Amino acid sequence: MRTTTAVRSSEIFMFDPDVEKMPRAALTQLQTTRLRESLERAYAHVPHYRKKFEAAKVKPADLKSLTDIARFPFTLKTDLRENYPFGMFAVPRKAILRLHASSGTTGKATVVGYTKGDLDRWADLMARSFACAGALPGDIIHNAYGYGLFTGGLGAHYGAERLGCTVVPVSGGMTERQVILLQDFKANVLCATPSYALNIAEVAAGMGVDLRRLSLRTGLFGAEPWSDAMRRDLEERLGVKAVDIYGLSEILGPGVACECHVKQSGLHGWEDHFLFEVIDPETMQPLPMGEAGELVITTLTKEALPMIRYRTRDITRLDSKQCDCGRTHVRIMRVTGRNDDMLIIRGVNVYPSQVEAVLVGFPGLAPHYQIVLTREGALDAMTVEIERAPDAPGADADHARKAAEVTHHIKSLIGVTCKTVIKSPGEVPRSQGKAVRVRDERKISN
Ligand code: DLL
Repeated sequence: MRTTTAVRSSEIFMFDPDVEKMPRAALTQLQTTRLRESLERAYAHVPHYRKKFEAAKVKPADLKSLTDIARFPFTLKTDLRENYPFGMFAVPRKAILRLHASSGTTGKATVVGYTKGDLDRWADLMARSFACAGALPGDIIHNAYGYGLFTGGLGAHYGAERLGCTVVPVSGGMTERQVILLQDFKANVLCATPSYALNIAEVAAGMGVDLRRLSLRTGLFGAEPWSDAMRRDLEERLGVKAVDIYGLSEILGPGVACECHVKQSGLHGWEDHFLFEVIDPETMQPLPMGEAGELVITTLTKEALPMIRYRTRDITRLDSKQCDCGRTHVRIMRVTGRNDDMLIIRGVNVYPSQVEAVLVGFPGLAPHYQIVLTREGALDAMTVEIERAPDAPGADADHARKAAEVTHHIKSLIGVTCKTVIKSPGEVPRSQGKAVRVRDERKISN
């Protein structure tokens, strides 16, 4: 991919308008060529794909247009696990320069690998995402995504360097030190999960540091679902424009899609490198543009680990309307959650991020919450634990009144009946990376 530094109005972008503003017809043509190559790479070099394609009676040459992708089989996380650790790689192990892995809650880790070319394109796409979010060459980027097997830290790191920024590779944890570094190094961009950014803001306030008065301008937040209410809260506490970034290890890591700072409404999915589909998770049929369902991604340029129709489990919808920023790439609207995170409470489907949207900004409450699941007889029950704001009254009667208000709002806005427990400041566990939003006590309470 060619990247140019072009001066536009008062801003310098690492921005290639030839790619990011590519007309739809040209983008479709590019995707079709690259998709066929990706299918060929998978079929020729990964026995798992060859077997799956043969079982589905399709060959890469059957792909004449993008919609033909629907004839090809899906890939699931279990396929990666069954081929653990390196069985899905399409290149010899010696051509792999980097491994990452996600631990997962059950079973073996999923392992992903990158060739030199993959790492290069990843850095390009992360640099593109940073620029899209409003970062500029020369900025100081405080990178609080975890470094290690998680893709967040190193993914953001190399992208920031590629854009020509100064990176502070601080990783997650030791939050007081993070506040001191933000103050002393005068970072312009904060990279963190939204829940950890909130933790940093809270610790800063406790230290008497007003983050809004420092040099921060942009927050690049992702790796977990979050709500627009949380966006407003973080913008207020940190004095930044909070921008959503999306990605997953199996496809790349961070940098698959990113919001632009112009609109902050939906994440531009980089279609020169990925094909995005949304399917109905029940019927597994592709859904028309704009309908909500499960996001399915096919990599177009990955060498080490081509992913064909990877079922992300993430629930979203696509929007093909051109954005005000001029980018033509499709927008992935905010990911509300994963279909395996969906809770079914007395017949009502609910995602933790919907509950968050009700809780954050609620007068007298702090945005620290957890959802606790228990069993009452044959039925699942949901309790929301949320802290009161440090300056809100803490008597039992105040808590009871506030709890009733929250329960009422959740019922009227989401339709689910829950209990609410108001906790004292500091009682809900703080996040160091991806927040644990749900505590499942159903087995214990059974
Ligand atoms: O979380 C990659 C990443 C790092 C993205 C830093 C953004 C920033 P995984 O650990 O493999 O990779 O987890 C991927 O996290 O399938 C979603 O369920 C969730 N996720 C990632 N970004 C978002 C987001 C990294 N912006 C899984 N909104 C994905 C909602 C997100 N969920």
